[in-house]
Amino acid sequence: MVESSGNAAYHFVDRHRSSPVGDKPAFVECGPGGRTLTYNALATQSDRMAALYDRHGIRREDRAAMLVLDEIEFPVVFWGSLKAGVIPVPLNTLLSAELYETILRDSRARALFVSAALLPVVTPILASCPQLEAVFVIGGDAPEGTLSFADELARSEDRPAVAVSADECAFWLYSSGSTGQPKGVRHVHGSLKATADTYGAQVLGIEEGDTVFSVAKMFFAYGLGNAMTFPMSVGATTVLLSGRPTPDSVREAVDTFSPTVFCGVPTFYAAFLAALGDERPAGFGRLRRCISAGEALPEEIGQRWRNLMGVDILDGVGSTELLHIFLSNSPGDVVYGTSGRAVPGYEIRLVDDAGGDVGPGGIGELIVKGPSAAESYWNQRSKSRSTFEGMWTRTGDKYERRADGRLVYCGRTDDMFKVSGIWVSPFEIEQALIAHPGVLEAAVVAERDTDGLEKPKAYVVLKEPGEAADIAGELKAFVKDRIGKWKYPRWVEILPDLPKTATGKIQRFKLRTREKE
Ligand code: 3SK
Repeated sequence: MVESSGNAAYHFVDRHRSSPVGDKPAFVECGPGGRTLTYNALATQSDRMAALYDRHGIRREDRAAMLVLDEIEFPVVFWGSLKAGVIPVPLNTLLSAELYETILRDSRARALFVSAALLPVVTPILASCPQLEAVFVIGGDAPEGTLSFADELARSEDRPAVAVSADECAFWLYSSGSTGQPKGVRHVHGSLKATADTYGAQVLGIEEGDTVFSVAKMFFAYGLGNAMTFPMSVGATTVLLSGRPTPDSVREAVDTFSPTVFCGVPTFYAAFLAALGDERPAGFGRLRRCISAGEALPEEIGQRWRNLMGVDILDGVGSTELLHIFLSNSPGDVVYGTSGRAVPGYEIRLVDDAGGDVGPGGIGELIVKGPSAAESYWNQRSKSRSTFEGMWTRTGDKYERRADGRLVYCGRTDDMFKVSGIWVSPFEIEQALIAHPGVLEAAVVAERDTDGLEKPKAYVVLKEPGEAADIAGELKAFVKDRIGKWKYPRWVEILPDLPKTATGKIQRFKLRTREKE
C-alpha cells in the first residue's frame, strides 16, 4: 500500500510488514489448538480480501457484516475489508435473530462473515435479507448456500489496497444505546489512528513489549481499541478469548499468557474479585496497566483491585460515537469514584438544558469535542443532528465537576430523578449499596409511592444468594448512614442478575418497565 494513503490499514497493518515486528505474533488465541497470527501473516491474508470480494461482486463502499468471535479471522476480515474499501460492520455476537435481521436489513450488507458457532443463530433469518449475496463461514463446515471463508481466502490472489482519504468512511458499529433501536455509527479511517495517538499512547501508554488482554470483545468500540488498534499501533501482542469471559476462563488466559495490560469492565472486575478472594493470579506477575470503561467503576472495586493486584484501574468514559475513551483517570493520578479529566486531544463541557456552561459543583450533560467523532448515524438524520452538533458530540450522560476539575458520574440524562425536590443520582445510591459486604451489584430506578411521588427503588444481586431473607432493612440503613436520609432506597428487591447490554451497562429502562408488566 502507498504510504501517503489515508487508509488506516497502512498504519496498523502494512507498516509493520518486514519491519522488526513482522514475525512477531500480533494475535494469540487462548485454549487448546489456539493459533497465532504474526504481523506479516496478517498483512498477507488481509491483502487477499479484495480479490475475494471481487469474485463475489462485492464492491467498494458495500457493507460486509461481521458476526465473528474474537479469533484470528476477525482482524483478517476487518483490515482486509478496509484495504478493499468495503465497509466492515462488526456485530455484537450476543444478539437475537430478530435484531440481526433488523441490522442486516438496515445496513443492507451484501456479505456476511459468520463464525461457525454463531451460524445457527442467523440461519433462520438469512432468507429475509434479500440484499445479502454471500455468507462466508469461519471455521467448521459451510452448509449449502454458504461459502467456506478459509477456502475462499486460499483461492484469492494478493491485491494492493485502495487509496482512500483519512476522511472516508471506514467501518460502522451498531450502537443500541441503553434503550432504543440499533443505530449504525459511521466512522472514518482517520479516527482509528486518532484514538491510538490520544488515549492509546497518552493515557494507556501502550508499548511494543506489551501483551494485552481485553474482557470487552472486538465488536465493541472499547474492545476494538483495546485488543486491536492500540496494540497494533505499536507492534504489541493481543490475547484473544473466543468464548465468554468468566472469572475461570479469564484466570486461565491470564495464567497462560501473563498480560501486561488488562482491560475490563466494572461488572467483570467485581465478579473476578469475588471469585479470587485474596489470591492474586500468578499470571499477573507482569501486570503494569489496568483500565475500565462501559460504566462508572465503583470506588470500592477500584480500591480492592489496587490492594490485591498492586496496580490501579484507570477508570475512563468513552462512547461508540467517539470510538474510544475521551475522559479518564491517568497513571499516577487516580481518584476512585471519579472519571478523571479530559484525555489529551479532547475537550469537554458540562452544559445545562439551555446549552450554557455549568459551574463547579453543578450537574450538567457532558458534551465532547475531539478528533474521533463519528460522521453520522446511518439513515437517522434527526438523531444525527441532535447528537453531532458541529464540533461537539452530546453523550446523554450527566456529570458533576469537582473543584479540582475531575468529573463525577451522576447517571444518564434520563436516569436522574428528584426526591423531595432534590436531584438524586441512581449511581450514587448504587455505589453506596455496593460498599455493603453482602452486595455484588445494584441498580436503582425511580418508583412512585402511594402518593404518586418518586422515590429510589433498588434491585440488588447478592454475593451469597442465601442471605436474602432479612437484608433489605439492613441495606436501607446502610445507605442512609453513608449518603443521607432522603436518598435511601424505599424498596429493595433481590434479583439473581441485572439486565445489561453486552458491554456491561445496566439497562435501567428494563427495570423501570418491569414494574409496569
Ligand atoms: O462505554 C464506554 O465507556 C466506552 C468506552 C470506549 C469505547 C466505547 C464505549 C461505549
